Amino acid sequence: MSQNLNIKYLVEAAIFAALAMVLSFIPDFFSWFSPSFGAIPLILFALRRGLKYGLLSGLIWGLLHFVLGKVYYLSMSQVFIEYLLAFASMGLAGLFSGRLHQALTDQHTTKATNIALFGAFIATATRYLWHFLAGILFWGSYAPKGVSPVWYSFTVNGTAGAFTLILVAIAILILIRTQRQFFAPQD
Ligand code: 218
Repeated sequence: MSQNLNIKYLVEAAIFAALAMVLSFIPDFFSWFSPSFGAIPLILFALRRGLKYGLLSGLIWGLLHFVLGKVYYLSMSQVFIEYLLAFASMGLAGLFSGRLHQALTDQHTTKATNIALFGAFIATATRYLWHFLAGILFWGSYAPKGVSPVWYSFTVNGTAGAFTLILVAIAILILIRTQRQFFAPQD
């Protein structure tokens, strides 16, 4: 890859991380049950540019929480899991970018849609698996009386993860019909 293309992809990774961070400022009306709006640009970008740049963009998004004072700190290991591992995991959608590009090039729109949705599912499920784990290990004391930490974390993070996946799926369905070249860039 040429030096210029690498720089272009790095700049895109930073721009999409910044977009994700801006959307993270939408107020969370349903507390920890709220969806992550920033997952939309991040997963779309990972599907566009692949695993390496997707993971980088997710990591930048996570790190921006520190710069902007948006980290909920309980302990070092909790912050490492929830703001580095969890956010970087969003880039896993990039595992499917090659197959997505190919399906779009072959004009297989239904196949392309399924690949993109599956990538979004893997990325969102992995991220919320980290939050689920952190919820059991660190957030158990926030569970209502009589609710076990495991069940509490499952309901909270399962709901947030499902809402997030629905938002991302809607964005994918719209973009693949209206701007398919976004997912199959020429350079
Ligand atoms: C049960 C429970 N409550 C809160 C958290 C913390 N959490 C959940 C989802 C997303 C994020 C990242 C910031 O948006 C955080 C810190 C949890 N894991 N489990």
